[in-house]
Amino acid sequence: MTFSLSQARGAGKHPSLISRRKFLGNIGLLSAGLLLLPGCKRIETLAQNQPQTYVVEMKDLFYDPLGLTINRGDTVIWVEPPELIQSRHTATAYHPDFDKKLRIPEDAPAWSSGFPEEVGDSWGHTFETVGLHDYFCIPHETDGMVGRILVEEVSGPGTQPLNVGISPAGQSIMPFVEELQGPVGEVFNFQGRINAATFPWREDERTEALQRWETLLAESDTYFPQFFERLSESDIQQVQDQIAAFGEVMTSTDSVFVALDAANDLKGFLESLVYTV
Ligand SMILES: [Cu+2]
Repeated sequence: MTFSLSQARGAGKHPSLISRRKFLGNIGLLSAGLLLLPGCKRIETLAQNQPQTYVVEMKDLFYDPLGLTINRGDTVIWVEPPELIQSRHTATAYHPDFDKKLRIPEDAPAWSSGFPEEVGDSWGHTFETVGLHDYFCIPHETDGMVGRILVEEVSGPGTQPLNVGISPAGQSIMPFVEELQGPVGEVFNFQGRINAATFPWREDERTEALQRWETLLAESDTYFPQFFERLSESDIQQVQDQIAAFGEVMTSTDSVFVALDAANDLKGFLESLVYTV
């Protein structure tokens, strides 16, 4: 199934793509470059059955990216940005074990990061059960700090309407299934992969970060053409310029903060294309 931009922006079945954007803007998060990136080619074709790792950053009251489409066996790592002063976020499945209605597959384990002990701590989970996995931050669910992992198939209790067990703010934030599939879905993956590329830098492993970025760039030859189909030549040029600019910052700066800012700029730019194409 593919999901075109016109559907995403249409006022019909899923009007809240835009309202969610407004909501996020209203709470001052938009400049952080969250939400959608443009569609790229399906990651599975790249993955060649190799398990992938994606990184979701737990920022101030939102996950970046909000949603990910992954394959069974892939791992998602949640990490708090180093600039957070206090560790206070969790990634926790909607599950009765955590006093929520079930919104992950019935046969999946109840998963939760628990609270990190220190800023910068990370926690990973390998997803072995196909279906939708909806999750939230324990102290911030009512503020709309929710996210969604789609493992291969749209199935399970997560397919219930969003108002089943999710707070009103969370309902306005949660990505729709349609956003997680097809080209736009790859937006989320690309976001997670940019995060994964910069992740080692937090541990002062700049060389590893640069290697991951180069790998991502090499793969982009495979997954960009499909996305580029939908873009004008000037947009394509801008995408390439932005990627080159990010690459330059990655290779020239010694500061992880500068690198993360540049990553946010890139993600924010790609997000803006989704809404302006
Ligand atoms: Cu939180």
